[in-house]
Amino acid sequence: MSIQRLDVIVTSPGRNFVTLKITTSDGIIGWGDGTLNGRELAVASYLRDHVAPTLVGRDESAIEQTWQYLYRSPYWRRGPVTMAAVAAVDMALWDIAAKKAGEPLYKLLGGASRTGLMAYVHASGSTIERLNDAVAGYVDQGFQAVRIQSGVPGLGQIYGVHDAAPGAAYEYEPAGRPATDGSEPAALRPTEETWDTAAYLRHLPSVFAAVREQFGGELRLLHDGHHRMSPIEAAKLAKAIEPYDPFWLEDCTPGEDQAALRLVRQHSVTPLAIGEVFNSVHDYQTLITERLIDYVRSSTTHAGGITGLRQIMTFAGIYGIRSGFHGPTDVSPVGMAANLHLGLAIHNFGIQEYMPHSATALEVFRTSYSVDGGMLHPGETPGLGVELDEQAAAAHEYVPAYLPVNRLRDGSVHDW
Ligand code: EZ4
Ligand code: CO
Repeated sequence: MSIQRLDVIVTSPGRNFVTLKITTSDGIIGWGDGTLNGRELAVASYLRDHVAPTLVGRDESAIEQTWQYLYRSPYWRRGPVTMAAVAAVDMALWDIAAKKAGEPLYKLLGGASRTGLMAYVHASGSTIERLNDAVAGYVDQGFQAVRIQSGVPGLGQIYGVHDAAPGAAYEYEPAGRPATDGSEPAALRPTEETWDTAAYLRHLPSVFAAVREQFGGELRLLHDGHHRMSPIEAAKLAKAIEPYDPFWLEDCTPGEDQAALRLVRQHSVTPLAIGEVFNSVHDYQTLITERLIDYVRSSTTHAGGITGLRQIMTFAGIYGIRSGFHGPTDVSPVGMAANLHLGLAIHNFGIQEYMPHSATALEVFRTSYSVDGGMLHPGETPGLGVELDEQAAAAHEYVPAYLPVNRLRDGSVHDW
């Protein structure tokens, strides 16, 4: 049997997703996620123009060899566009292999190492009071881990903060339609936000203090710094929140500077998580061998699929480092399912990020994973357990959408 067709489907049910459909000569269909937020069409072209023609006629069961072929043969290795494309192929081939076996994918990855995956959800509020209301809603639903993000006095819209209407689900979607300014030729620019690290550092310890005071010591509290601090600023924050026993501090420094975390480690025992913008095991080499992190933040979608992320987790496991896979809404339900199957199978699972997709997205992607009492499970459907409804997908055309740009008060460009 062999790969007969590869189709790239770009659909926008509320947000953009890039999905690869691989069809085998015996009619089995596999799905893969190649969504790269704000750069979707680059991955779609990479798959359509450069990958698909080289895979037709190949043995669909040769998953490892295909991964190595796509990684090594173009000469230009790694990078987010390439590795999202590799991920899409890899997931689709694993989906096919598991469908052929008639088993949920995790059984082909070594079987379940646990009964379910502890999830963490996103609570946010423009004020501490609103944040605490959001946390209370999740605690009532049985979640045991919550990421807390709060507005900073004096700053407007910032990463991760969105006030949900009372009783409504939290739906934070940072990518937005670019704005036109009426100029000719028409400019199309991402929205802009303003940032002040000193104001943030002054405020955040009081956020942790208030949430701890209200919810006690047991609830796991996480926070995402979104790559905005210098090493010494990050060290200051990690030390300041230490008394509130954070589960982790995520992306405290820019991801590409692996050595930056040495300084943070020297000053604090706050657990550190990083890696959502990484795309290969090499991005983790210093971080893992020097034990500078506690959790791996990659997702299957951005780190070369199940094969790529499994490499990272095997390496991390030798150093006792656990998973905390990225699970935002810009990882499609296909990528989310891949995260869940891998997380259920590996020994060194830690926690799984869970941001529910919108009802519109879930009409296009039919899922069989579940969340119950704060625990996720990929389900027992053969394969990944997610099917894309092509007719539903066709109703949602691609819409340009970009993540915001961040500037300091003096107008200089900062990390968003
Ligand atoms: O901003 O996935 O921890 N989660 C995050 C995400 C990222 C988006 C970027 O596309 O930091 O919300
Ligand atoms: Co993050």
